[in-house]
Amino acid sequence: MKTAEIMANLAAKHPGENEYLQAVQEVLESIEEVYNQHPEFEKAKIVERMVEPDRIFTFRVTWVDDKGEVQTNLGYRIQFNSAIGPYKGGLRFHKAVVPSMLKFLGFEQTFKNALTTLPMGGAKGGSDFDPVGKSNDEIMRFCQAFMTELWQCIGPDQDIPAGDVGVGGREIGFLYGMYKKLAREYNTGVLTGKGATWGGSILRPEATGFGALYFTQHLLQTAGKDIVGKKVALSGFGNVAWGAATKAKELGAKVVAISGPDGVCEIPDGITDEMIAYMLDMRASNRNKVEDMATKFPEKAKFTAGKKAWSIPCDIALPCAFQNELSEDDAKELQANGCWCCCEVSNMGCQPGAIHYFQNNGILFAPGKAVNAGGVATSGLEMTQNASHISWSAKEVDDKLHFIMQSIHEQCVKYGTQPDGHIDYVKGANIAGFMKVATAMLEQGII
Ligand code: 2IT
Repeated sequence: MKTAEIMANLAAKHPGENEYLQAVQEVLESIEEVYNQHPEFEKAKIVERMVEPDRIFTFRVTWVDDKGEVQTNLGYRIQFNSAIGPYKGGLRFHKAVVPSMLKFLGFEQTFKNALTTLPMGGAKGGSDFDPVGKSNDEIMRFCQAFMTELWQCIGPDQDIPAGDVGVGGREIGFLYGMYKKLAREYNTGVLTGKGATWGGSILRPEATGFGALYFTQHLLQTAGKDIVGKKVALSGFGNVAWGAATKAKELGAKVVAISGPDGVCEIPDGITDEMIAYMLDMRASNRNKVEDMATKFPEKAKFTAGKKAWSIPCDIALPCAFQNELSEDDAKELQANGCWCCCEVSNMGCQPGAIHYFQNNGILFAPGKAVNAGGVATSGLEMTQNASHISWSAKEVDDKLHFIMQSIHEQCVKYGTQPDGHIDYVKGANIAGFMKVATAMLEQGII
């Protein structure tokens, strides 16, 4: 494989799309060796085809805010790869959304979905709509306007969106309501992350965070370590961070820091159930300020403006917020403060320099596409329930999620164990996902 040539070609076709190019570069570096052992992949130009999205929809979304002013945003759906199943992936509403971000996320999603053991292709979508400071009515009107375009691109057997940053249960509700009205089709399987009474999987809201902690447990166990009593620092207070904090506490770890765009809250005695529940209010308020935690619990949490969670001493770092949120300098600070494990929960949460630093300095590291795959895996379980018109109990879903996370960990070990015995989880996840998608593409001919 000519990685440099493929990357140069991609950069020429997608100028300035740095996040997308970063995600592709990481995967190509990991798979090069394996790829070169399969001339049939080279002949069918698997990599050249795999790095480009199948198709991209771009649309204008116009809506009216509470002041009666007309607002226009851009909406997107990127259907990246359908080799192993219908397009599947979340919708992100965030002011920084641009095609590069959604291409990187769609590309990552393809490999992640392949790891889940379920038949799902990769997609991503969203809008540059900024939910910060918006009222409930504004969120509803925006979701409805967004769906007036999106509905034609999706369907329960074609493309099944879900939530991501800025899109949770409330937004999925508004989106689903509008989809039904426009499509006159009442198949619940068109979106996942729905409410539990109208086709949603019990445990989907928790699944990304729970799955991340199950994966972390397997990783620690394999390294001969235990999570009980360990200090955990995490970023974010959305759905994913909430699920991670809940399960970390349940497993006996101590969550000593959570952070947001405004700074960090240090919680020396560990997060309490009350504080975890308050994370949900913080997300629903659309204020996007972690300082609110310290205002609400002044005895327990101390807020420092402008600092990240990575400045607080911990054993385990869990980035749960946004891509590239953990830099090489952060990695160094973490290690200097005693951190010895980082499980990336956000998509591409660590910058390449941070990953290399972790790997070269004996810090256990696992990438987002393995660690956070429990979210989309539980979406896959939701699709199964919807297709068979049944509902599983929380225990059934949790058992299946646990099994899937264990299987993802096993795939990482299988493909990532190096000649000296150490496990490279980045290589493991990338090669395992790649082999599945590449083999399916090969078997389906040149399309
Ligand atoms: O990044 C992700 O895996 C998600 N946002 C979840 C996607 C899904 O379809 O559940």
